[in-house]
Amino acid sequence: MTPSAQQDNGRFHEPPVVAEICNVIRTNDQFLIVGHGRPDGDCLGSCLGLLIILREMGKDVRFFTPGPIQDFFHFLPRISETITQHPQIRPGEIILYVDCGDLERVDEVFKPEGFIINIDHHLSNAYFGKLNWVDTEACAAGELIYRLALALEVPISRDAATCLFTAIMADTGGFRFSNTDRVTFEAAAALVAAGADPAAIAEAVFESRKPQAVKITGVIYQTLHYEFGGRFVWNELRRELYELAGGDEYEPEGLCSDLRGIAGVEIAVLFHETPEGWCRIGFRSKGKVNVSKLAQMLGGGGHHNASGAYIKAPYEETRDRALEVIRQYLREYFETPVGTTSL
Ligand SMILES: [Mn+2]
Repeated sequence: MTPSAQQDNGRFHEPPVVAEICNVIRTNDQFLIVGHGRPDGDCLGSCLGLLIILREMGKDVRFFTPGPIQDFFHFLPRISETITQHPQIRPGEIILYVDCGDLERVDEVFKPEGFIINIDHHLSNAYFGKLNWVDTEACAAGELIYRLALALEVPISRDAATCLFTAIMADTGGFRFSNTDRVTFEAAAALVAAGADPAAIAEAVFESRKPQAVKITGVIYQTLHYEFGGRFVWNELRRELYELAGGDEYEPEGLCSDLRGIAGVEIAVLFHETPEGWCRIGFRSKGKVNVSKLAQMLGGGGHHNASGAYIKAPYEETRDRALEVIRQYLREYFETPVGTTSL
């Protein structure tokens, strides 16, 4: 648990930047919330939760992500108001990036001028804002928005609670990942008290797989590549596989995380061939294997146990280069003498 999240009599001792962010929120009227491309449950839940909280304070708020937004997220309150086209910044509008490690995580084109606030929990955060609240111990951006609401001393409505609970549930893999701690459950309990329905949200997020996505999953599971005695597993989603199932919209959600769940596997990597023929990589690890570092070596970023990279270069040679980087890293990592790590 982060020192900034230490609680005393139900209050968090937040870093000074949180009071500055509260002050900017209280003294301004127009806000644009920005979430990253290919938004996940934490991105959408934290951004929409913040939108609802600010609306309830009487603010004029918009939410932009370039998308695409997976169908199963349409249960989220206010999701229909999401803007997916580049918005014009209004004079005096405050720009709130949430769950974005860097500006490029949104897309390559959107680089707004203005007062930027950066609220995030990625290890690789680039501190690109005028105000930066980066708490890498927070399990989800949704936890930070919950704590922001406490700092603002505003009530959390049922709709906001639904969004923030979804964010936390998604980024902790249903309260299972190593980022899950006491604060996670305290936030979750408070959000349930505010009206979030855990079973309904879990069903919407984890039990809404499309048959086409399951078909892709089946092929991936049957053709896994194991290396380092089963400690490293990888596979790839080539264009043919997407086309077999009907296109990119059926990308299996959480597949890379599920590969990490194989006994003996410490690192799972999933390569995707994009429609342009480029390479997107998902990394998941158990324990001490630092996939944030690996992703950064390949131009991406993320968390200690979950990260990604998007490399705009021809797929096959990029995959091969990435595999060499990963193997070299694992050779060094796995050969570290016992006693210097807790393996
Ligand atoms: Mn997140």
